[in-house]
Amino acid sequence: RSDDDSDLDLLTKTRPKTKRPPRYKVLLLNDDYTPMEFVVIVLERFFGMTHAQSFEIMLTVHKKGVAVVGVFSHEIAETKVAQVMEYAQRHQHPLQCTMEKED
Ligand code: TYC
Repeated sequence: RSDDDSDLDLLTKTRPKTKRPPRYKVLLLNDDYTPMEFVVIVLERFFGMTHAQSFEIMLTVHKKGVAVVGVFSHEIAETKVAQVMEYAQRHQHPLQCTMEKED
């Protein structure tokens, strides 16, 4: 194998793939009972959004049924989902938060 061939590998599909870790979308789902202000607080508290950003995303979920509220590594996404679900249950709201692998 010549040096030129290994140079070519770096530019073609024979290049050894360095796999980036998959990212996960965290989704917030609409329901008929969770108060709007509670959802805004959740987005501020667990996703570091400003009040204005939180209000905007909350309205998107309310109108469209679902929205992506962040994209994270598997571990961070799992933690966010667990935090939101625990907080919602503690306050007896049926708010649902899930995650799915990014395409
Ligand atoms: N639909 C709820 C209401 O009218 C508000 C809401 C928004 C609930 C977003 C959940 O993820 C949600 N009170």
